[in-house]
Amino acid sequence: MDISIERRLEAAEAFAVEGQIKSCEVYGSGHINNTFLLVCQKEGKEHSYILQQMNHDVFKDIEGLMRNVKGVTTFLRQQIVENHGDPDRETLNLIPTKDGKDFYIDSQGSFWRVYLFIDGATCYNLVEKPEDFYQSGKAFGRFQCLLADFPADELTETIPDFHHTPVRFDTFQKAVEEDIMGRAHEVQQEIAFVRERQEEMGLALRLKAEGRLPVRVSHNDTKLNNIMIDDETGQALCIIDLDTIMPGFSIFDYGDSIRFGANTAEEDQRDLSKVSLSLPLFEIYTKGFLEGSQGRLTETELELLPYGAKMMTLECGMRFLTDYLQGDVYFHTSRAGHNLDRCRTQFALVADMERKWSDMKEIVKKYQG
Ligand code: ADP
Ligand code: GN1
Ligand code: MG
Repeated sequence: MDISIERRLEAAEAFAVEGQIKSCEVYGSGHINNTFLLVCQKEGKEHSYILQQMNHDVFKDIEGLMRNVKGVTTFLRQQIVENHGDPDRETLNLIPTKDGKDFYIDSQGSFWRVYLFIDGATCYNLVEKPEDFYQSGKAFGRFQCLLADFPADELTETIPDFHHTPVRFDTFQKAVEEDIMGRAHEVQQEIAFVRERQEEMGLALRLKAEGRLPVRVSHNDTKLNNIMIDDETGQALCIIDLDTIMPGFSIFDYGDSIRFGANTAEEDQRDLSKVSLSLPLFEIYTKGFLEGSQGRLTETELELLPYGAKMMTLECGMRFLTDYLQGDVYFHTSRAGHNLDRCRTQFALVADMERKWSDMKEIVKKYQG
């Protein structure tokens, strides 16, 4: 990420933060936005914030996106207060600009926002303690229950067809055909891996069309590093990265968490012998997610949980591969071949899920109640 300190400061100074700006450094490991830790000081006391330059290439309608974030965080804040929780730590809190807006457009037309920094909590890229993963399952399950009463028709679809896997497949096919970087010949095996599984990609949408799979307000990007775990209590504290809250499927929220957190390796691990689906982690997340969902999932949803995990992993691998073919223009990368490495870990994980399919089904059955 290459955003000069002058541009960061121009943005930071537009917001109603407490005190004088002390520093503004690159922060976190998100693949989409440009994130900075903004530290300010007032009367000897430090105040920290997250400053983000939002990705306007990915999110075409920033105004709609920010309306979603404002609406959802206001709604969650109210519920947290009613439950006697801490609304400054258990949900994201937008800091307004000095003229009372939720985002700032800088002199070069970039969009910025500021959140309160959530202290004393961590986002993990790999499960260190299984208990954390259980907690995150419970929190994501509960999150969907909390949002059940959020008026879905007020939400902007921030990325159309975000988890429409067949549309993602068409985009992938087009990228292979166009092959603008001349990379397709290197990845014939990966291309074949996707094509062999095309048939399975439309199942969720078919069931939705038949009225058998409910559409719910969902998070849509439920990886482990989009949830903060409290350092002291070990409980899931706050679900972050609310840019993709849209109507979607519960099985995909469940599935994306499994894709990232039940993998024995990090998402971009090069040594594929380290990549596998951990059944103990799969089990503990399933237990948490079903507890958090409080019996609200239908039988079809329960039955499709393993499918959700496989589809999110396949779709994500296909998206990394598409981006590799298109010249690494969507996901942030920090080395040559980064998207291809990520694609390969996803496909290795899909293959392992296929090997462990009957175990995955058994585990879901065990917690179905
Ligand atoms: P991206 O869309 O690029 O993934 P995120 O909104 O997930 O951006 O933010 C990137 C990272 O910044 C997160 O993984 C987390 O580590 C950190 N982060 C984001 N918001 C906060 C916050 N309010 N408090 C503390 N850390 C945060
Ligand atoms: C992106 O924004 P971030 O890093 O939390 C992506 C997800 C992918 C994920 C893969 C808006 O998530 O869909 O699953 O990378 N977000 C968007 O790690 O495309
Ligand atoms: Mg994120």
